[in-house]
Amino acid sequence: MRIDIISIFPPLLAGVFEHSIIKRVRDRGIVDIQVHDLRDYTTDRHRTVDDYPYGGGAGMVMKPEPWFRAVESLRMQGSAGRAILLTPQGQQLNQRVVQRLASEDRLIILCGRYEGVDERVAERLVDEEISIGDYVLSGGEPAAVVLVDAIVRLQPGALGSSESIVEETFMEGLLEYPQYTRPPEFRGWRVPDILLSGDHGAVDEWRRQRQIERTRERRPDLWAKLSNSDDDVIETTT
Ligand code: 6GU
Repeated sequence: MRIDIISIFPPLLAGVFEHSIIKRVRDRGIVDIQVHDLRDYTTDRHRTVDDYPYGGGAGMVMKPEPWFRAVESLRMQGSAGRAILLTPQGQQLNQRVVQRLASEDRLIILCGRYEGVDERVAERLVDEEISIGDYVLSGGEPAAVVLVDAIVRLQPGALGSSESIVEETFMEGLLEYPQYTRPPEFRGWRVPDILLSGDHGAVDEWRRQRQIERTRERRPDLWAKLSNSDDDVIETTT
């Protein structure tokens, strides 16, 4: 998979993809991540990327021309890919969206700044707009890191066998069960006895119950979705 990211702050993105799973996946050639400076696609002496908003108001708006030049020029190398504008106005990211994007052969990610991007970019250039949640970031760069991380770890061969993605949070709509490691007692706080019992059936049952309990308490929204689905997670518990 190839991922191009266009930003006015490439240094914000440069180092983050050089560690951990993302680094391993890049080194193995599973994904090719390239960061581009939007200003390289301007044509004026000052490398201008923004201008005053028509109709007035505070803040600046990102001009359309550099975005169109950047995306159109990147599209001349390789497949068209799917262009995504990161903006608080977008569809909210979730694991289903991540899975869908993870199966594309190429993504071109546009990091907007919070004050806004000329609407013609959203309407005429990109394929979709994505937000990572209901809070305000000063620019799309941190959102690009989130999106790329979530996508890259789903690439075939990205995770070692010990990092299986099959029984993961949100995949089946339940939160994870609590995890413990050694020591069995720390400052007087003991690991639940059942986890030390060696009874795998009892451990599985205990973990399932903790998943259900947590999801009900912490994420009633997720729990309601499950209760309305025909999944059998609930049937054994209610
Ligand atoms: Cl994608 N961009 C900005 N600027 N703020 C956000 C966001 C994106 N997602 C949540 N907040």
